Amino acid sequence: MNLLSQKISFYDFKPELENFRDAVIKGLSRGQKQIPPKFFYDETGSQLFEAILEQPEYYIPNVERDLLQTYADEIGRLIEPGSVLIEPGSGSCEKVQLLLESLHPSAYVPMDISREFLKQSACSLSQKYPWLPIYPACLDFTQQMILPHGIPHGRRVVFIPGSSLGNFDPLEVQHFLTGIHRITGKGGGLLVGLDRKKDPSVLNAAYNDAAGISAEFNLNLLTRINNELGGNFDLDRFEHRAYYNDQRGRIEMHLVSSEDHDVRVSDQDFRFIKGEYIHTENSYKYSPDEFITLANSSGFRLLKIWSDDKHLFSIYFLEA
Ligand code: AVJ
Repeated sequence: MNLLSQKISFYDFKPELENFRDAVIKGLSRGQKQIPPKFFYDETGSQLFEAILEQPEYYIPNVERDLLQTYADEIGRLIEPGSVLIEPGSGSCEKVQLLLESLHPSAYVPMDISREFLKQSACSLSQKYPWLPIYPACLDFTQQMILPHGIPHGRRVVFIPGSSLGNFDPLEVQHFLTGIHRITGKGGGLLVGLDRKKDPSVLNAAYNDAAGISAEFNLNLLTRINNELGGNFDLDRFEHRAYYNDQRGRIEMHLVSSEDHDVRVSDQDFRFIKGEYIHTENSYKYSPDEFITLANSSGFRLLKIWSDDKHLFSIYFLEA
């Protein structure tokens, strides 16, 4: 019996992963071909994403880490010890560690769709913080936001770092935050790290790193389709494109066909003409005013905002 594991109560809400095949066939059949970004993250995709986080052009992780480290005590005073800290899409549970000593929550609820990854992250976290009760919840937080039974009664605070909200379009963010508001209840907290609008050359560089990892990450979606759905995408006929769409306030990632040709996926043919593309991701960028307005319309009010000197990124603390 591993005594450490006594602090971990694992809840499996058995998320139904939307069928990859159906999503790809549906997405490639549309006038504007598109595949949702959640399908990037197979084993290789998750590794490539970890590598993106290390690229010098991709400033987000460093700026956010500096902010969390610098303001951890202040954040801790606002959140108050004994809170229940909930993190949708917790992944490796890296970032929360910058806050645990100063926050001293009564429980931590990491939520992730990736079951084994969630279990492993929770185990290693528990070894580092043996005093912390952990309630990992395996679920797809874009589909269901449920809390495990038996969590303590403290103030509920939801933590969404890494600009993850950027993948939603603004209406979806509003809807999602309204759901979060229901979870925290009045008086609950919301701690969000979100990328900001800035000089497009900085944004374009971040999604077109010189080492080509972002390109590999994007193209790996085609490899995944080839491997899992019997596709015959020729990776030499597609190019990674990422650029800031100023009008929409978002980075768009595309896979652009370099010539007219057909691709077969699961016994279905899809015609690509030269220059046609699959839209694979949006990453919205918010000015603080824009995000605060959005959060207000979901019932949250801003208590404090922290930003770096270059105004690259902001962390918001809001109250329900
Ligand atoms: C995980 C959605 C925050 O949009 O910056 C990074 C994903 N895609 N490089 C982002 C991503 C290409 C990332 N998010």
